[in-house]
Amino acid sequence: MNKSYPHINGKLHLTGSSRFIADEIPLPEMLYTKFLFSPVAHANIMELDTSESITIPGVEKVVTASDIPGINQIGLVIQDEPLFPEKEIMYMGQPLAMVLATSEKIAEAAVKLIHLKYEELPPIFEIDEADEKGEWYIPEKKIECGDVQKALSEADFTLQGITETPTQEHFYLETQRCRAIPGEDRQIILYTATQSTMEVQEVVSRLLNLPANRIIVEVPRLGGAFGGKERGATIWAAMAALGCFLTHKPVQVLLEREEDMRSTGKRHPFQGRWKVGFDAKGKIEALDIELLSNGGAYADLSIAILERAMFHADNAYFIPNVRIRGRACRTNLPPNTAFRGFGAPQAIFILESILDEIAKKLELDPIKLRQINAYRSGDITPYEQKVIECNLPDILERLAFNSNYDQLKEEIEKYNDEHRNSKQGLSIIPVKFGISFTTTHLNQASALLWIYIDGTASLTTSAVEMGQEVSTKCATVVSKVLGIPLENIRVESSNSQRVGNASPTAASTGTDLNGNASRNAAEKIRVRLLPLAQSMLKNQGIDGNMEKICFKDGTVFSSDSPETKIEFKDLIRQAYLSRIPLGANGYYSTPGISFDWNIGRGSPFQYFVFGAALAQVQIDLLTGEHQVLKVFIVHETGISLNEAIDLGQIEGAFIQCYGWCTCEDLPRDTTGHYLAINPSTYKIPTIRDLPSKIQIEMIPSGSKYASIFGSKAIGEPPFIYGLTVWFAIQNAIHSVKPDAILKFPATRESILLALN
Ligand code: MTE
Ligand code: QUE
Ligand code: MOS
Repeated sequence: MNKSYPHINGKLHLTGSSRFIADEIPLPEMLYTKFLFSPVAHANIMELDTSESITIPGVEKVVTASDIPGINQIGLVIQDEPLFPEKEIMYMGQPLAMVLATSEKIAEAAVKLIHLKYEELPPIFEIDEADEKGEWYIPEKKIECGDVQKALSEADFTLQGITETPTQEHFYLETQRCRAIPGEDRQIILYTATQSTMEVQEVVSRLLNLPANRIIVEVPRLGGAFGGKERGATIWAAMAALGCFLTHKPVQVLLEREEDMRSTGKRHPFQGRWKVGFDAKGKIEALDIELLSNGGAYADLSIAILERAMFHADNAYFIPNVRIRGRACRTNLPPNTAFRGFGAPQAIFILESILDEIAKKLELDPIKLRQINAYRSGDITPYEQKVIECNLPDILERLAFNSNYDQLKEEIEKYNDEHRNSKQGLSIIPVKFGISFTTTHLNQASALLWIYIDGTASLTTSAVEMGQEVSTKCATVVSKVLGIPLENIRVESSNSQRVGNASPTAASTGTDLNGNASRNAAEKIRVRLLPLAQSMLKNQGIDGNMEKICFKDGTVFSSDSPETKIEFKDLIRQAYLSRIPLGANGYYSTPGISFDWNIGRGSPFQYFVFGAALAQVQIDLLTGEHQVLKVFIVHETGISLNEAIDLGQIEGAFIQCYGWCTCEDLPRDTTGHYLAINPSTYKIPTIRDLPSKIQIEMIPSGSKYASIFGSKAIGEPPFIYGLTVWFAIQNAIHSVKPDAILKFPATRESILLALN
C-alpha cells in the first residue's frame, strides 16, 4: 500500500489506445440522430408536425412521444420526467423529437423541417419566485436540535443575511453519448456513457416495455463525468435505445458540445437564508438556516442533493442549537443534477460566508474563529451522528505550521501597506465531509473475479471508471489479497450482465464499496486455495499452519520459511485440475448506517473525511485580475491505496472548485437561454491558472473506521478547498473596502464591481 505506481489506464490513455463510446469505427447500417430542441423555456405544444422531415432521403424515422411502446417516463426518485413532453415543454433545450438518419448531416437537415407550434407559458427561473409559488418537488425537509429561537434571543450577537451560489457546467471532455445495438431475442445492447448501468437498464426497460434482462448496459470507461452522467446520461441512453427498438438498427446518439451545454442540467444554484447567534469570543451558539435550491424542470436528484446540502450546513463546526430547513424548487431550467460535492459545496460556501461575517463583526482572526468552533471527537452533529476520530484541531494547527501562518499574515499586511494598486488576501477553510450515499440502500456493491489458469485475473465491479482510477484501486485490493502482480489483473468494462443491480459510481464511494466487494471475491478464492497451497508446500517439506500462508508477488509461501515458494500460477493450474472453482462473486454493503427523515435523526455516514486549506491571493485593483500565490492543503486520506491517484484527485477537485468560484460565469438571458454554451465563452481554468505554489500534505490518521484497508474516500471532499480562493479574494478586497460585496464567481468584472 501507500505506493504511487502509475495507474493501470495511464499507458492506454497516453498511447491513445483506451477506448471510449462512439470512438470506434461506425457500425454497418448505423443510424445517426439529431434532436429538435425546444426554443422556449415553458410552453404548451399546439402542434408537432414531422410529415415533411420524414420525406428527406436518408431519413429512417422521426421519433416523438407517440412512438414510445412502454411508459413515457424516465424519472426515478420522483416520476415526473417524460422522455419527450407530450403537452408541456418545461425547459429551453428540452428534446421534443428525434430524427434517425443515415448521416448526421441528413438528420440535421430533417430537424429543420419539423414544424412546432406552441403557446408560451410564463417561465420561472429564480429560486425566490419558485419558492413563493410553492413550486417544490416535495414538502420542506427539516433537521433540528436544541432550541434555536431561545439561543438566538439570548446570544450576545446576532447577524442575518442571504447568501447565494451559482450554477456550474460539468464540462466533461466526453459529451453525452450512447450506441444502441439490437441483439437476439428482443435484446438491446447499450454502450452508454453513464455512471449508473442499473438506472439506465431500469428506465429503458420501463420505456420500451421490455424485461430488464433484455437490456444490456456496457460502459468501457467515461471521459469524465463529475456527476453529470449519473441521471444526466439516462435520457440520451433512452433515446438511443428507443431508436434501436423502433428501427432494429444500431443507433448512435452523440451530443455536440453546444447541444450538451445547452440542454443538460448543471450544478444546483442555492440560496441560504440565515440567522446566526454567537458570543464575544466568536463561539457560535445558534444557527437558523433555510437552504433553497434551484432544481430545474424535473426532480432528477434534487432531493438527495438537498439532503446532502443540509447534512453539510454545519461544515466542520459544532453548533449546539441548529435548525436547518430545506426546499428544492422547480423552475424552467434544464433539470439540475449531481455535480462533485452534491450540494455540500453550496452549503459550505454559505456557512463560511457566515463565519466571515462573524470574524468581521468581532475583528477576530479567521483561523482562531475556526479553531474555536471546530468539531472535536465526541461532538454530536445536528442530526445526532457522533463525530469520531476527528483531528480537525490538529489539522488546523498543522495547516498554520505548514503555511507559517503568523508570518504570512504579517507579510500580507506589509504588502498591502506598501502597494497602492494591488492587494493580497488570505483565507482558511476546514472541511468535514460525510462518506456514504445518504440514500442508504445505494450503499452496496458487487464484484465478479475470475482467475484464469495462467494465473492472470479478470475483475468486473459495479464501479464505472471515469478518470478517478477506481479500477486501479480495486485491482490493488485483489493484488493485495491474492498476491497477483497488478499488471496481471485486468479490470474490465462495467457491464450489467457481469455485475447486475449496480449502484451509481458516485458519492465518492466507488473504491469503498467496490474495493470491499473485490476484496470479498478475492478472499473467497483465497480461502478455497489455502488447503491446496498447504498440501503443495508440504510436498516441498514445509509443514506449515494454514494461517501462516502468504500470497505475495505472484508466489505462495509460509511466513515460517519464506524462501520456499510455489508459483501462484502453478497453484492455480493445480487448483483447476483439482476442480476448485476459480471464479467468485463478491458483495459488500456498508454497515451501521441509517437515517430517519421523519425525525431528522440518524447516522447517515460511515465516517467523515477531514481536512483544511489555506489560500493566499493577490488582486490588481485596476484590472480586477487575480493570482493565486500559495495554496496549502492538509488532507486526511487514511492509509492511501495509491498516493499519486489521491494527490491527483485533490489537485483536480481543488482546481474544479476554483473554476466554479472565479471564472466559470454562466449568465442566462431573460428567456432562459444559457449564454455561455461553448469554451470560447464559458471559461474553465487552464494550466496557466494554476497556483504559483501548492503544497498538499496527506495524513494517514483517522483510519480505524475507514473503509478498505484503512483508506478513505477521496473524490469529492477536496472540492471544498477551492472555495478558499474566493474568500481570499474577498479578504483582499476588504483590506481596501471593508463593506464591499463580492459576487460569486469572482470574475474580473465582479472584483472591479466590488471595488467601485
Ligand atoms: N475524477 C475524474 N478524473 N473524473 C471524474 O469524472 N468524478 C468525481 C470524482 N473524481 C470524477 C473524478 C466525482 S463527482 C465522484 S462522486 C467520484 O470521483 C466518483 O468516483 P469514486 O467514488 O470512485 O471516487
Ligand atoms: C450522495 C450521492 C447520491 C445520493 C446521495 C448522496 C447519488 C445518487 C443518489 C440517489 C438517490 C436516490 C435514488 C437514486 C440515487 O443519492 O449520487 O437512484 O433513487 O444518485 O448522499 O452522490
Ligand atoms: Mo459524484 S457528484 O457523486 O458523481
